[in-house]
Amino acid sequence: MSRETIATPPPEDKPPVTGNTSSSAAGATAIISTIKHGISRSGISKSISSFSKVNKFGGFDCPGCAWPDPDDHRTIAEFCENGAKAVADEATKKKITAEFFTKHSVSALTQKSDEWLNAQGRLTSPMMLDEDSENYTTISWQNAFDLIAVELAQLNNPNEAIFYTSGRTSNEAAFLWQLLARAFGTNNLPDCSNMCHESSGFALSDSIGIGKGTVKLEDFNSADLIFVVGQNPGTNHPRMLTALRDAKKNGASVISINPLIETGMKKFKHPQNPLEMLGSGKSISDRHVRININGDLAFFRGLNHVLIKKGYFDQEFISTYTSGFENYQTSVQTVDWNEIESVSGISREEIETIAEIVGNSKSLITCWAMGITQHHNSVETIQEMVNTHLLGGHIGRKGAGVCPVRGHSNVQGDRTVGINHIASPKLIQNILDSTGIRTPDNHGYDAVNAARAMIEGKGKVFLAMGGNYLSAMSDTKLIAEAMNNCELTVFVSTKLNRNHLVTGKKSLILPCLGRTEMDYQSHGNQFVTVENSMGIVHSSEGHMKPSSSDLMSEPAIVAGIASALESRIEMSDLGWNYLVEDYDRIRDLIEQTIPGFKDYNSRVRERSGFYLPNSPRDNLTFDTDTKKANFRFHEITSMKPNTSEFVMMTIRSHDQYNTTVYSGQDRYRGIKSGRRIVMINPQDAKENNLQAGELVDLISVFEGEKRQSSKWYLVEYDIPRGNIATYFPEANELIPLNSTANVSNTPTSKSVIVRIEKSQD
Ligand SMILES: Nc1nc2c(c(=O)[nH]1)N[C@H]1C(S)=C(S)[C@@H](COP(=O)(O)OP(=O)(O)OC[C@H]3O[C@@H](n4cnc5c(=O)[nH]c(N)nc54)[C@H](O)[C@@H]3O)O[C@H]1N2
Ligand SMILES: Nc1nc2c(c(=O)[nH]1)N[C@H]1C(S)=C(S)[C@@H](COP(=O)(O)OP(=O)(O)OC[C@H]3O[C@@H](n4cnc5c(=O)[nH]c(N)nc54)[C@H](O)[C@@H]3O)O[C@H]1N2
Ligand SMILES: [Mo]
Repeated sequence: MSRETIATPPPEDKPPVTGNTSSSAAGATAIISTIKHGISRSGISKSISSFSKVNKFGGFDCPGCAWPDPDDHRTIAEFCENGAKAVADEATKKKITAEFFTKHSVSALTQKSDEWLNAQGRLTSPMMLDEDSENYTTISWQNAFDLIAVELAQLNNPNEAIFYTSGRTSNEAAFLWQLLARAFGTNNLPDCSNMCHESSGFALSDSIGIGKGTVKLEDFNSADLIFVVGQNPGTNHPRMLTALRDAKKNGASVISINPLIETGMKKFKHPQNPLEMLGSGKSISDRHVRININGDLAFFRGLNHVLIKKGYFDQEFISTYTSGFENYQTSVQTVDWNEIESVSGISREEIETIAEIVGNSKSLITCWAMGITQHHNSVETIQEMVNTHLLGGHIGRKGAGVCPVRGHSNVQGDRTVGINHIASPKLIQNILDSTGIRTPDNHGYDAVNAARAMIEGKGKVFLAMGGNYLSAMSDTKLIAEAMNNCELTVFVSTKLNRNHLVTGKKSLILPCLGRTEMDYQSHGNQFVTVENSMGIVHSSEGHMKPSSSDLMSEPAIVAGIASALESRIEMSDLGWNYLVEDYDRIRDLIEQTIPGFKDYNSRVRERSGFYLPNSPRDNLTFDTDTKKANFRFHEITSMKPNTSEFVMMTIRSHDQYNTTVYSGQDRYRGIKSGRRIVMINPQDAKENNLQAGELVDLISVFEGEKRQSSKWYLVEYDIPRGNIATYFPEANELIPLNSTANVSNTPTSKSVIVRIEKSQD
């Protein structure tokens, strides 16, 4: 291919501007920031009308995150600053037209920053990039569907096709998408979950028989202790701060476990309550455990050791509901405190104090996110946290349970309705019974294995239902190679991103409706459904006029591809277009296929939707190999950097949504501009003869292979010695493709060993 595209965001030519970290999250500044963002992107009237519908009964689900809304009430503005940014970003008035692509070649576009690409506005008509062409040109929807069908039909085998999904996709679209892949004959359904909470899914399924959390929002009101581990709710789940604030009002203590003191956990002002805004903010976290990156397994091991030693365990719960306690007890009877202290960075004394607090707790909730799931030993760590819950009987009890806090607003729903590269025998049977489609029984590719297949030439057509696989995955340059090896890449998207530019020989951009927009099909306006982090399924209906008359809905796009394919290969006839005329029909089919959706269409029309069944939470039953909740033991493992190497975590700034960059600001952390920064402990900088503001290169060495990323600015920050932090996706090129978590195969985005060298020029 002649195109010279650049897969990684370009370097920045100005040093960062930094100030003090913020002492409180949300409050008036957040409201101002929300309004500024909403108005500049989508115009005053549009922004007010879209904000007034977000997360309201009958409105649309906020595309910001998967945190649930209160079951019985909605406050005046059940949204947060960052949810509002996500809404405004989609509801923007700016548009990308065909002329845009005539003016800018793909190679030239890759020279632009991610912020610039996103700021160009909504995609408005289907576009095609032909082999050896430098510019996307318009294509009709039908020709686009035919092109996809022709490319798919000529593959040697269905497993040469890959169907990626990002977690904003509705249940209806996701369900049809996985049916399409399976009807075509493959389980190649990698999704963003593979890079996100996959470790939680594997760990929890094995420990408690369900890959989801076991608490409801109301449990926060009766918890007496809440751990927030490896999570930055002030930025990524701001509405969770409200739940934490209410929990504290009811007497709960909150302990945050994080290498950084994240602002939301320090002080929080509730943006929905003007009186509190005026005050100095409530302190959310009662205790901060300043853990080393990847020190959590050691920390929880030490904690559980003390709990057992001091007799802080619920023998009755353990004998009735769990399996494996005796072995576990024997294994943790003696621990190496030197190891625990050096790996976690937390003293034995502090762990013993926290064990006292946990031991006296009647109802513990443990919340976690990416700081826990993106390490080599993530599954092991999560199972150790579950052990803490099993010791005290903190599962299936009011005010207690485990709470993996999901990211993308429907990532959990996508999994529930069948987006999974591993099709369980039950799912295979159910799909056969309800649709006649024979699902293959081999494992498909997850996100990492999909990349390997494309690199080896075994994956030839890559289709993405949303997302930005190129920038979200580890090892950006290798992913670019994977993309370039494809015959065809297809992106169903709302906004322009780097993946649209780093493509297969041919490529298609298929622009779709977003959450905020009306979705009109032949039987009238449609709504979709989503599942939040606590297993509640509810409806989402956009009320705004679509950005362009040429947009199609995600379900209609799947039906279009399927119909074009049906005329070329033998495939079960599902009546795809019939299903899409009225989404109730898709939901009826989901009800027939997926357990827990009885009376889907009527229950989802109830005000707050409905809870999916959750047996550990509802009746303390566990669908595991032993039919009990399992204690699992794993040896402590840790990152072992050499002297002068650092353990790097790649995290989100306040002004981004995953790979979508809104601005260079990370307000709460005091970064006023600049994303190519390395947060380093001042002492480490000094000892390595490095200075704040200095330009450095980062080098990761893994299995003998060196990866280098140039021109980063050093910023001194309150972070444990030996640890550094950079932003995702800029630093992804340093994360080796083969560096993944045991069992879940998730890229180790929070555990990368790197060296820092002064930049040459
Ligand atoms: N505004 C906004 N909202 C979002 C997103 C967004 O990009 N922007 N993304 C959405 C998605 S998909 C997701 S998955 C979530 C992500 O939500 P988070 O998981 O909160 O996101 P990260 O920025 O990756 O933050 C990880 C946190 O873990 C800490 N950490 C890193 N390593 C460790 C460790 O080894 N141990 C411990 N204890 N802590 C560690 C970091 O300091 C950081 O505070 O947010 C969702 N919501
Ligand atoms: N280093 C590092 N890498 C990471 C992470 C990390 O913490 N560190 N986090 C990982 C995590 S948790 C996740 S979830 C992944 C995210 O991976 P992805 O989900 O693949 O990435 P996003 O950036 O969320 O995708 C953004 C794109 O989605 C499209 N989009 C937005 N809304 C819609 C919609 O309604 N429909 C459709 N069809 N398209 C839409 C837009 O075109 C936008 O450009 O990244 C992972 N990568
Ligand atoms: Mo995520």
